[in-house]
Amino acid sequence: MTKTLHHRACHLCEAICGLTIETTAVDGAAVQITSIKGDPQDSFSRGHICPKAVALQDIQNDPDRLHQPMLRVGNEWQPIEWDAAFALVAERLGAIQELHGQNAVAVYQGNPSVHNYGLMTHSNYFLGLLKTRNRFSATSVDQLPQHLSSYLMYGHGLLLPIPDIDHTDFMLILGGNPLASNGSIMTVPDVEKRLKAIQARGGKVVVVDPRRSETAAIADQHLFVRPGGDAALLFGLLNTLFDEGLTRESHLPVEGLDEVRQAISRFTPEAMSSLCAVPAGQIRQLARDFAAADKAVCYGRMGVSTQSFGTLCHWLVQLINLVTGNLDRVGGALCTEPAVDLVASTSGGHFNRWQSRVSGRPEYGGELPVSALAEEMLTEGEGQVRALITVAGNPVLSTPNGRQLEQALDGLDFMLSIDLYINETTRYADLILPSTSALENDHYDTTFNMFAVRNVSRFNRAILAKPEGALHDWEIFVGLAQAFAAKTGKELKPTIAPAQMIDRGLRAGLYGDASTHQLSVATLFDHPHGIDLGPLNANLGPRLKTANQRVQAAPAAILADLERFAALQAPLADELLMIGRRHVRSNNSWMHNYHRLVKGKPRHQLLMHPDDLASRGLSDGQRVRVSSRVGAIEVEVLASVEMMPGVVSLPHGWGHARPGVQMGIASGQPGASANDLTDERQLDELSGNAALNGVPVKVAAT
Ligand SMILES: Nc1nc2c(c(=O)[nH]1)N[C@H]1C(S)=C(S)[C@@H](COP(=O)(O)OP(=O)(O)OC[C@H]3O[C@@H](n4cnc5c(=O)[nH]c(N)nc54)[C@H](O)[C@@H]3O)O[C@H]1N2
Ligand SMILES: Nc1nc2c(c(=O)[nH]1)N[C@H]1C(S)=C(S)[C@@H](COP(=O)(O)OP(=O)(O)OC[C@H]3O[C@@H](n4cnc5c(=O)[nH]c(N)nc54)[C@H](O)[C@@H]3O)O[C@H]1N2
Ligand code: SF4
Ligand SMILES: [Mo]
Repeated sequence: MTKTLHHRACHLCEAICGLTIETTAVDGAAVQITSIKGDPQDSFSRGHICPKAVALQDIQNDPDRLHQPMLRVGNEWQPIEWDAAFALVAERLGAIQELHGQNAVAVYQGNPSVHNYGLMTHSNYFLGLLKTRNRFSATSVDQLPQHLSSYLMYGHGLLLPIPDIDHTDFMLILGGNPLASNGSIMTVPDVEKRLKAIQARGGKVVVVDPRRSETAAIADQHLFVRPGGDAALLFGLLNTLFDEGLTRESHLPVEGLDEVRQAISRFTPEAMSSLCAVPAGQIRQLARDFAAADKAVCYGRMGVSTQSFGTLCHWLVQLINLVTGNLDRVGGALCTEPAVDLVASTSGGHFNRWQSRVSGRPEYGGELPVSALAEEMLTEGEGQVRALITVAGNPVLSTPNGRQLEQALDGLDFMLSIDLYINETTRYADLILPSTSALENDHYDTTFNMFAVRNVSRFNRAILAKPEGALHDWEIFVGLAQAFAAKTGKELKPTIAPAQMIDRGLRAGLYGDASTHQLSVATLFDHPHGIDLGPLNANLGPRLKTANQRVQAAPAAILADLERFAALQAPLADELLMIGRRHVRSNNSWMHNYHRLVKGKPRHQLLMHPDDLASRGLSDGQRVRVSSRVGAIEVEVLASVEMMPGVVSLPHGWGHARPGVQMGIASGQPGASANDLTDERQLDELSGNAALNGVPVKVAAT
């Protein structure tokens, strides 16, 4: 029996915690994972771990996980060989594009794509050959407004200023619950300790959330806000900063601030109060507290991104940091300088160069809003989508109006899924191609090093041998590209492995050069606990990618959206607004098949304030019917004083009781899907991002 200790970053969420994984090899038997713990020698995560990491072994050993290509024949699934699978895809997609044009094939890329570097480096090797404008991803049910505001203000969608949590005196959090999510667009392992450290050094944490979340519960102050009302609150804050002379000069070159000041002069706290349900006096006081702190940072995340004015919210977050002198300043918001720098190596992006066929939604960076995916399949006419490729995504559970999407998937001529499971989405595929598991693959975080609260870097080797006949995700894309190029006569350039690409990126980056070879994959292999490259520093000035190298405080597209905001009305008094919720033992839609994470009492109930239950004659624990414009579900309701009256909270990613799903444990505790209620027509119209929060619903007895 041989035991081996491995060190590796967890890839499951954005916190990238260092893990120590013990494997045991017994003569003649397969190597087993015998323990997973936090790695105290990782200077970034300092031993932090959450329950999901321990489930890495369950993913590895899950009997429901697919190990070979599966072809659907009627209602049956049959294994087929890789070469036959690649040839089939090439033939079907080639024929569909020849008959109906390039845009007849759509693509949807899901969240694990950014956690798996081979998908980052190689999915376009194949998908790029398709030359379709119908590209979609989870970005437009998530952080698209953040990319768009950075693109418009700083000239690059990835110049995302990150809260300098370790040095700030005042952290204002809107629409983020890092105690459950472990941080997002703020890679911050061990976030609870880092937030408490702000308080320990005499600083303050303020949380704005329609639910008294886990993070709100440890904050110095929590303000309830009406879902979707954050833009009003943020206007009130910015207005106060101008009005009361609380601004501070920025060292950055800025253009357009006078225009902003004038454009928002009507959005006083007094005028905004009824829209956000925060008293005007509290808005003013919050602005004063923020401005009084030496180092302060305003941070907005998922909850303010996925709402009707998501881009305005993120623009306002940037402006509040800017006008108080906290943008690009230690203790404020800072851009990272990652070892592999995608800002340096990619163009800034583009926006609205083309629009979706049916409802004219704008592209961003070559992708269209996923809320428009189903209508592109269901609406007949030239350019109708007839085939779909999903990559590491489960849009039936994760995008608005999942039932409508199911109907659309059912009518496709061909569907390919690159995925590990037969789940709510992939059950519609004709062919599923499963990759190796994460632990069978090496790992570099191309994405989350870019969003980390310190500059860090690590490269980890695979822990388990690649099973015979298995392919990594990137190899699947190479196989698909070769087959498709051969079939269609398209030119295909040679490629190199992901690790080689990272090596080039490291050597071209800030921390390595060709002569010293300071940082390379080889040096990172020698540092299995990762390398700390130091705290974040001011760097935005020279990195600005706007045409005139100045911060654009008043982008025309954003100012034009102020009129839409001005038409906003306070919601009706008897309306309930639905918001989402995350739990530390769950991860979007795909981690409910592991007993150790779902055991115990269910965590997918609807939360509702006791007064709202009473006024509808409902009681705690009862099954209720929740309905919206697009559909209805049944769930159990729990009375919760954490909720703002008038607001209900339901986590997404549940709803596993659909026929044909082959995930035994998940189907045994299915819950209901929040996205059977969210509305594909409720959008941040500027960016096209889905407004998943603030969905009007009715709740009644079943
Ligand atoms: N109502 C509501 N809806 C939401 C949200 C919300 O808060 N509320 N959140 C939104 C957000 S932020 C996001 S990011 C999206 C997520 O939406 P999606 O990305 O569409 O969904 P996931 O649940 O992450 O599904 C991941 C899929 O990838 C597969 N998978 C996992 N690992 C791998 C791998 O290594 N390789 C391959 N090929 N496949 C893999 C899984 O089996 C699963 O099918 O959901 C969004 N939807
Ligand atoms: N355990 C776990 N961790 C995860 C994930 C997971 O599913 N589970 N998903 C990962 C992904 S893909 C992402 S994008 C990140 C997201 O990470 P976060 O952005 O931290 O997302 P949430 O934890 O959903 O927190 C969003 C908060 O916004 C609040 N909210 C809802 N509507 C509004 C509103 O209108 N205004 C305001 N001010 N607040 C509102 C909700 O009550 C909630 O507390 O988490 C990542 N980490
Ligand atoms: S918080 Fe949990 S899931 Fe996220 S990286 Fe750390 S151990 Fe993994
Ligand atoms: Mo996300």
